[in-house]
Amino acid sequence: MARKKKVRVALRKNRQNRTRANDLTRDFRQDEAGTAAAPTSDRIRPRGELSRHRTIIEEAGPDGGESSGDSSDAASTRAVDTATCLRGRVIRMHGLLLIIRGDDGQNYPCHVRRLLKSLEIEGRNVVTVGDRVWFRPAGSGGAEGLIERVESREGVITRGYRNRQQVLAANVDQVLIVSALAEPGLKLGLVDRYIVSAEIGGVRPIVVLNKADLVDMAAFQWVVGLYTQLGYETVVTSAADGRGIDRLRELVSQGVTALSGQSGVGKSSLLNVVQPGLNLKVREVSDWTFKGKHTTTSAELIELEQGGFVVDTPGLRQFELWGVVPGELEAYFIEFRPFIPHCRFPDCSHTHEHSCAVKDAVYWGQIHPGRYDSYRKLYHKQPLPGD
Ligand SMILES: Nc1nc2c(ncn2[C@@H]2O[C@H](COP(=O)(O)OP(=O)(O)OP(=O)(O)O)[C@@H](O)[C@H]2O)c(=O)[nH]1
Ligand SMILES: [Mg+2]
Ligand SMILES: [Zn+2]
Repeated sequence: MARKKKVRVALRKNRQNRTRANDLTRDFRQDEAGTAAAPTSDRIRPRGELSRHRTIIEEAGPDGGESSGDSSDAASTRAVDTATCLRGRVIRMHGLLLIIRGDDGQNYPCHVRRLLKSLEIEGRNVVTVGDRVWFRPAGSGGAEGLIERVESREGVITRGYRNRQQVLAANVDQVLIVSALAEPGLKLGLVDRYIVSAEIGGVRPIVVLNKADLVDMAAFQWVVGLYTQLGYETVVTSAADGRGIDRLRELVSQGVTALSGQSGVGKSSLLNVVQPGLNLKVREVSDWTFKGKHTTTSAELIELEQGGFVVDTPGLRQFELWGVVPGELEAYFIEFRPFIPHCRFPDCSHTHEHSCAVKDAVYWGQIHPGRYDSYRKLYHKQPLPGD
């Protein structure tokens, strides 16, 4: 449990009209794509109006529960006035404007505090979809609230993007790694990479093999066997004929579930069948060769009727593993683990060494050659099919 300490903080006289030169929000509403050009010098609230003080509760100490190891710590240890702030979860982002689902079930459009925003500009994802936040709701007449604090994260979905780590979704319990058995065809290297990414992010991977209506499943039964044996639940689905949908519905009815996978594999289609009426945008024609923009363009947390949240993330064309050095990769191939201590060299990379127990296990059929192949390609940072 977090230790609490009492601190005296300045109370802002913050019920006055804001003094911004322009209305950022209105601009963003009209031009969500234009956020990159947003003025960054504009101060959300004027300084110099601190007067009264009051006592608030702040989490303190190294055992304050900040275990995520990501850079949101600075934001998550911020003090919050619990008398005037509410708790909630980021469900959607429109540039700098975030939609928060308060614990009271209401939606609140909010901005990020300037201080938090500046951390973001330094290359950190201070606030993202799924984050649990404290926010100060808008006063009467005011349009937007203000996010005051971001809690530390548990499970994260990330991607490397323009040489930075981008956290697509936070506090995710499990991820449906969706592949299509046809159109565009199964790429096991990609499945393995998503599994590694889930293991790194602390999210339970579930393998979903979609578009089963387009193939003869007899040819793919070994794939189901492979991942099931590794301990990863594997579900064969079809958004077209409905198979596997009951199981998916059960899986997503608890906690937060992200969907990842290449563009066009049917993530949005599956969600639309899991909950009819969701009306997520789906590609009009089955044109899986289409290399243009993704149909789903930003992550969004969707609350399901039967409980649970899902995050329909955009298909990741530039998906790369982030923050894993080759030497650590072995830890995320769970079936390698029992063999690793038997390698001759303690720093064995399992790629070229003699007396490598992992390679022996591949030879003797205890490790699937396809999985070993994925390991080697990831180790050498070679492109995998589907890039
Ligand atoms: N035959 C068949 N077609 C499917 C199935 N699931 C999805 N599709 C089709 O595949 C195409 C792509 O589906 P989407 O749901 O848009 O794919 P997505 O994974 O959400 O793609 P992005 O949003 O771009 O990442 C659409 O034309 C769907 O109708 C399925 O189970 N069987
Ligand atoms: Mg989609
Ligand atoms: Zn080895």
